[in-house]
Parts: sequence; structure tokens; C-alpha cells
Amino acid sequence: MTILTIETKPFADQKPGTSGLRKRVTVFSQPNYVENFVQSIFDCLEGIKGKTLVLGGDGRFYNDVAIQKIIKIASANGFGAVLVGQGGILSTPAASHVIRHHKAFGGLILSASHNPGGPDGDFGIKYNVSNGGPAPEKITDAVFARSKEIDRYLIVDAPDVDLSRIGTQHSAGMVVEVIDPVADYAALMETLFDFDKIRAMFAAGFTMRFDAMHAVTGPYAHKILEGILGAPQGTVVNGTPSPDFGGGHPDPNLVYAKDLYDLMMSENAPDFGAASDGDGDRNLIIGRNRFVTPSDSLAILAANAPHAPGYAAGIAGIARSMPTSAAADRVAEKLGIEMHETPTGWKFFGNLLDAGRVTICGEESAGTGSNHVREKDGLWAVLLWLNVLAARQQSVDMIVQDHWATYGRNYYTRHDYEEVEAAPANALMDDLRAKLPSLVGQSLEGRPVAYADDFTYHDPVDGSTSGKQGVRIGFVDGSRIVVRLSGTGTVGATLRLYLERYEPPHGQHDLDTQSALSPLISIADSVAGIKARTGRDAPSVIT
Ligand code: G16
Repeated sequence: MTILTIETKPFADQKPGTSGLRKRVTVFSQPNYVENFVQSIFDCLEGIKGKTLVLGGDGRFYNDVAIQKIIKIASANGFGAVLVGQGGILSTPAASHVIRHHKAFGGLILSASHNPGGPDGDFGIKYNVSNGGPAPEKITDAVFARSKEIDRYLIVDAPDVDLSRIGTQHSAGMVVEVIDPVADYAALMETLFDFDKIRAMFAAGFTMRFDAMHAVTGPYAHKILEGILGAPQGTVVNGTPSPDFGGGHPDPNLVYAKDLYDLMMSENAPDFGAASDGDGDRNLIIGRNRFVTPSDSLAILAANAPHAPGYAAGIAGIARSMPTSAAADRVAEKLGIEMHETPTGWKFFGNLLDAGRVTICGEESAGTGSNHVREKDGLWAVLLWLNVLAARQQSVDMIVQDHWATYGRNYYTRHDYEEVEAAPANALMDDLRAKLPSLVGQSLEGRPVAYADDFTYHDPVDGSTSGKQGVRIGFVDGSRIVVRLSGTGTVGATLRLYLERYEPPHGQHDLDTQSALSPLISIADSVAGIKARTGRDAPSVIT
């Protein structure tokens, strides 16, 4: 076996963001770019000799090229085996499960999530640790530091592996096991949900559309929904992964999954509509004439989880990211269980899940999941909804309205200003932070401010602290404005504005969301100067 030591020069821009390193394909395809980053990761890991690495991605453009490089670099660095999904495919939650199930050292997931793919689209690489979750900040910070001084990488001189063939192969001395990307994951889902009940619901005529958006969940949804659960063929649409996601934007929100939304609001709507994103960790839930916000979905799933056998004993606690609405907090309060508010980024849930302090986690960014893996899980959320629908024998709309009548409604929206110039966006945040101390005690357009701060998280499990996680302005009436810059964009800056207002159980629950929040939208603009600073009249995406 020949291990080659190749000289290289550092790239200055390999800083992992909210979820790994995401850049344009044109950036990743520069000579040595993938090699440097992967070697930087391996240089920061101790004890990899002879261990197993899990590898797979969402099938986007450049997935195949990067996988072959990574196999050879892993071999040269002394890994004993790589488990790779057939065709290089593994959804993010499936990769998390494979790492845990096979007790691997860690895994590399190749994805830029919901960002568009293709030669001019995005690519990404993320390292997950042995619990199956994204590497914590102490590792990603070390990788970035290493990437700035790297001067060589190791690679074996070996032929490419045939990723189309399930079974054992070798890359130099290292075992390469090509696995069925769906099998382990489907078996796990069967342990969590009442498949018989869901099967009976489909057999009785329940109708559904699942839009896989030409992305990675297609094979998983075909097998589980149509294969195992007996939903009619055609329930899953856009179910074949394509390297450029059929030219679309695989983000399951009301803008990019508009076809599904329009169908669900029409007379021909099936009982249930759902979608997932590029790498299968996000979810969109829509009932007939009822869109369920991710924040409400988290609260409803937490309140109803015991309908599913995997959660029949109840849940230990709930965690949500700070910008996610407080709807789930009311469920935790009623159940008398722990509630945690973490920074944006699934990695912050890992310690709480590992410590058994929370069972269900969720984020406003269309992510929901549980302790079954250490990533958010799109299809899991869909299956839990199906289990709840089968158990309660009510429509999505009835379940949502019943939830609001019990807990009250948190009107909630997010406004994104995508790809604005980075300098004015940073200046906006700096100026807003500087203003915060003077806001407390003041009234903004008639609303007294209760608190105004930049969120700092103190991890109760490992004692670490993460600062500057988003500006919060909270009002005495419980409403809230949050402003932060996205950590997943690849061009310029994306400004996110999150708005929330609480309406008690007997209040008015049928207002239009944007109208219900319009006073807060106007306050946010006057405090932060969003339109003036970004030069935009309106957000690019409203969810
Ligand atoms: C990632 C993270 C999520 C986060 C989302 C948006 O999701 O895993 O925790 O909420 O990005 O982050 P930001 O607001 O910083 O753009 P995904 O689905 O993109 O991997």
C-alpha cells in the first residue's frame, strides 16, 4: 500500500458554520480544498487508527467525487473501515443512526442541506461524533484552527471503490463496506411507531402526499410509506434523488414547496401533506387547509408523543432553539418536565439528549427529532404525525385547534433577508447590540420592553458557554422579536427576523399570522433599521 504525503497550502475560509462547512461547488472543487478540510478534521481526532468511519451524503453534485477522495484519505490516515451508503447516499438522520448502531468512531456527511445543488449550487461537509451528532464547537473550532496551518495531507494511491455494489471491498488496506442506505433506518422507525395502526389507516382510505423534492428522502419514503406502510403508489412524489434536485431548491417551506401547499389548500387536498429537504433532516407538515408551523409541530408532537409506542412511557424533557416559539414551553410546563432553550444548531441538543434530560427537540427551521438519533429527522416527524393521526382519528386541523384551545396559540413567523451584503448586515447587528441596554424599561410603539439581550447559552451538562447567539427583545406582554445572522448561508449574509406573540387558550386563534404580528414587524424595522440597512423593501422568504 502506498501512502502519499501531498504538500498543500491552507485556505483561509474553512470555518465550519451552524452545520459544517458549506460553500459553492466551485469553491469545493478547487484543487486540495476537500483534501485540506478532511485532513484537518482527521488531524484533530485522537485514536482513529483501526476505527470505523461512516460516510454518505444527499447525492448532490460533487458527492461522488468527494466520497472517493475521502475514502482514500481515511485509508491513509489509518481508519480500519468505512461504512458508506450505496451510491454514496445516506440521509443525515440515517447517517446519525448508522454511526450509533454500528458503534462507529464518527462520520462525514456530505450535504449543504436545503441549499440548491448542481455545478453552480452548494456543497458541504460535516463531521459527526460517536454519539451520531454534529461535532461540538470545541472540535469545529480546532478544525478551523488546523485548516489555517495545514501543510500536507495523506492519501492512498488506490483505485476508486464501486459504490453501486453492496458488500465488502478494500481501499488499500482499509475495509470499505457499501451498505443499503435505508435498511437500518427503516428498522429503527419500526421500533418507534405503531406501524400496524398506520397501515390500517392507509388501508381504510387515508390519503397523503409526500414531496421528497428530488432529494435524499425519496428512497426512504418509497420504502417506508409505500412499501412497509402500504400507502398507495404515487403517495411519494419527486422521489428519485437527482444531483441538482431537479433544478429546484430542496427547502421544505411555503415558498419552495408551493406545489404541495397549493394542493393542500385546494378542494382536491389529501388528508395529509409533508415534505423533506435535501438531506432529509427537515420536515414540512400541512393538513388539509392547515399549515402547521414548525414551532407548533414541535409542541403538538411533544404533547402527543405517548401515542407512539417508542414514547409510551412519556418524555423526559423538551429542548428548542432560542428563536423557536415558546409553544413547546407550555407543554413542558403542563407535563412538569424539563424545558431547555439552546442556540440555533442541532449540535447544542446533543449533551441534553445524551444525559437523558430531554427526549424531543425542535427548531423553527423545520427541524424536529428525538433521542432515537442525534440529528433532526424529517421522516421521523412525518411518521410521528401519522401515528398521532391514526391514534386520535382526527384531522390535522382539529388536532391543531384543540392544541391552541388547551395551551393557547403562539403566533409566529420568520422573515429572511437572503444574500444581503455582509458589511451592512454586520453593522446592523453591532448597532442593535449597542442599543440593547437602553431599551429595557422603555416602551416601543406602546409596548413596554421586559428584556433586551444577546443570547448566551450555558450548557448545563458540560458547563460550556456560547455567546452572541442572537439578539432578543422581549416585551412585558410575552411577545418577542429575535434578530440574528444565519450561519448556513454561502453568499453574503442572511438576516433572520423572528416574531412571536402569545394568545391565551380562550383568545382569538384564527387571525392571519402576518396581520397578527404586524405591530411587531414594524417595531423590529424601526429598532434595527432593517429595510434601510439591507436596501430591501421586503423579506426574500417568509415562513
Ligand atoms: C442547520 C442546523 C439547524 C439550524 C439551521 C438554520 O440546519 O442544523 O440547527 O436551525 O441550520 O441555521 P441558520 O439559521 O444559522 O441558517 P440544516 O437543515 O441546514 O442542516
